[in-house]
Amino acid sequence: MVRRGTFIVFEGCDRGGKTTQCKKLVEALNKKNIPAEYMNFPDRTTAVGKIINDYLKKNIELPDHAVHLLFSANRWELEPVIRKKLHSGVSLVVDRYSYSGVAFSAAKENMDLQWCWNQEEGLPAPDAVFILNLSESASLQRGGFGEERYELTDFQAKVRSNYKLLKDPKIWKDIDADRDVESVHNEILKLFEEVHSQAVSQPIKTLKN
Ligand code: NYM
Repeated sequence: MVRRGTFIVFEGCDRGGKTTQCKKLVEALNKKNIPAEYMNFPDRTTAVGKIINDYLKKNIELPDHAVHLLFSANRWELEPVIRKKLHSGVSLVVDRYSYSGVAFSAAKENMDLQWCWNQEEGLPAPDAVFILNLSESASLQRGGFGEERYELTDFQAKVRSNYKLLKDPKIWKDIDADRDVESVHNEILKLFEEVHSQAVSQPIKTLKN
């Protein structure tokens, strides 16, 4: 019987080093002959992802609820792929997922956190969420934000406090991202091994209300 892959999600505010750490983890796992692949949300290459990209680049305007549904639809578009890969024994290291969806959308005025979460219900649930916590001072030292929508200090502070509301202690692993890349990577690798040893023999769970 093929043991299923482990589903890991990386979350956190912008500039925390998520993409670097995701890619380093995939590389390290493949070196150890553990099949693993990188995925990221939003996936800007799909039909829905192209609209999201235009929105983030400020080429188009859309109502907040509609944008939230597009980010969610982007995950639903790839839901069959996620399940297929996990069932075939490939571990997935996913750069942002439903938690970003809710933390960012609910940081806007008049957006209800529960309504945002409802759209995620039924998606495959990760075995662990590695949240890279970057302090505001370390974030400032890493240079200014880019030009995309949401890349503003005040907005990111709201996102940071929304993440705290979404924290599920059973699967949530807080990681201090103020440290150097290698120290963070070593901790992540250790955490992955703990999660992987349990996850492969359990069914894939789904996100619930
Ligand atoms: N973002 C990401 C959302 O607002 N909702 C979502 O569901 C997801 C997955 O998109 N600032 C936001 C967070 C980021 C932005 O992500 C683009 P990235 O990882 O910078 O490409």
